[in-house]
Amino acid sequence: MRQRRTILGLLATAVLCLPAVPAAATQTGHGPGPERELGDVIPVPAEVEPNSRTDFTLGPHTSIRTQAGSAEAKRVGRYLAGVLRPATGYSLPVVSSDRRGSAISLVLSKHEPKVGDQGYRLDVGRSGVTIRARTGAGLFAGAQTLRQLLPARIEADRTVRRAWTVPGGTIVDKPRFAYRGAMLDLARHFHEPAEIRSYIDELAQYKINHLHLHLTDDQGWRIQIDSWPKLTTVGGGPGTGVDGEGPGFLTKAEYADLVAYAASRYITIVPEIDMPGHTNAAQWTYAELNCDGVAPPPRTDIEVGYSSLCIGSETTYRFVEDVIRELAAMTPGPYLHIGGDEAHATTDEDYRTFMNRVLPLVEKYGKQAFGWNEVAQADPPASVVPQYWGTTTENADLAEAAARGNKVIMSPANKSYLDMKYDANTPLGLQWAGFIEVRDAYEWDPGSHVTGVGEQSVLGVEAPLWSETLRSIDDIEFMAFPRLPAIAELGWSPRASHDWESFSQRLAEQGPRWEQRGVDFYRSPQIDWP
Ligand code: TNX
Repeated sequence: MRQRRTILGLLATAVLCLPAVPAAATQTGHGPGPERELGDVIPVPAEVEPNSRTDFTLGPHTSIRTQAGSAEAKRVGRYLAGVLRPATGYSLPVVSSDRRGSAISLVLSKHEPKVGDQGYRLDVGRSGVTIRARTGAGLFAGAQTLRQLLPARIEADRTVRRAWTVPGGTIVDKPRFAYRGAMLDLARHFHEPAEIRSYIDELAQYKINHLHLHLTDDQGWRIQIDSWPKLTTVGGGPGTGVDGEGPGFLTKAEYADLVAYAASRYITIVPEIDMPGHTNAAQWTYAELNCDGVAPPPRTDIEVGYSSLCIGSETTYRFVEDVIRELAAMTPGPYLHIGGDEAHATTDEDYRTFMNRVLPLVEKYGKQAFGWNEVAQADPPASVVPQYWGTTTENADLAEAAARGNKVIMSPANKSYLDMKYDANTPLGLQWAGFIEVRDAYEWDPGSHVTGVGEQSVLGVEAPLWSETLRSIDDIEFMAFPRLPAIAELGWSPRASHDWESFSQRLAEQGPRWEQRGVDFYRSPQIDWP
């Protein structure tokens, strides 16, 4: 994309012997040209056809037009107005009409070709922008593209005149993988609903469509379960979390609000209850969940692999079924994650016994089970989705599961773990999977990363963020940005578009946007920030 600007700039300089000027400052008969080029978006769109003769400039009379009778299009229209009004200062009324004149039009059509059920077509002509899609999710994705095509807002300097110009042409776009996820760990440190909402808003801009919440672990239990009420009052109470500094939990009402907020951004919540290991919070809260009937002490350190539910006890399965039933009832999304990682205190035989009893419970309550990749050792039915978190490119159990027909989620720890340090100087994070600079996060292929697990077996990608060392939303943002957009692009954009030079230039342009929104980020030396 950038190439075009450079070549044109060189030509102009050579032919007209004029000094090259930045695109934004170029005066034409129609005022300042667009600051952005049509493909300058993360994730990079599948097909881009620029047309420099049809740039469109938003003005005080621009409206957002949605089809009469389409509640879904209106919903996206209101969202778009909500983000564009404060930036542009224009009123951008959301109207359902086909009046003529300057407009951003949102059109739902079941027959829109080439966009699938998550994609969109965006046309920029002289009198307006039209986004077409088959679904609300597609319109919403198109709206995110439009946001990034507009210039970054410069609030601090009112003397800089913004021309809210969108570059002309057509984008036809749809995702490579259906599932693009991020994960937050609420167990090691609880993050407040307001912080989670703010992260959701950021995720949505990069077309992430799932948020996995790691709700329970050795250090704390973070979701209300009515049939076992002490899980939250004790297991999530004062003194819980790493160093005892991360107490808190979501009530069912708060969880429902988060589910609805995420849904308004076309993001599905995937809740996780980790078992049969990572269960110390439940086991210190309820002594009957231990084989010897004795509650262990609470743990606030970051060791892993020491806890296990009692595999031979019926109380365990009553507990697990109660939790799955209540969690499934409050989760409209199709997936429920049962963890299953690092069960080092459970024998292999017990692990299989446990999974063979628990996986059908997930199905009994109408959900599809996700599990960390260890779940593949239990030869699960093809409906179960193992989530790969290993650091190597070989995993026989995963490859066998893929051969049996299981779809997998790719989140290799040495590429996509947002809690790994960027380098030795990063003040936050861990380093057991190595340092991950932004280029490391970008340079891998989810469709061929693990031998024997090909493109067709990959449901999608996920960027987990574990919170052993994190406290605040600033901490979350500092670890997520700029690596999260790298994972988002791997999940959305066609493999053929993969190109570090292009990505790093587009990423640089996100910097001023994060600054203006007050989003903390790591100024990676690999990026030429403006
Ligand atoms: C490994 S990844 C874990 C988590 C830790 C994480 C820290 C996985 C499935 N288990 O319990 O929080 O490393 O990076």
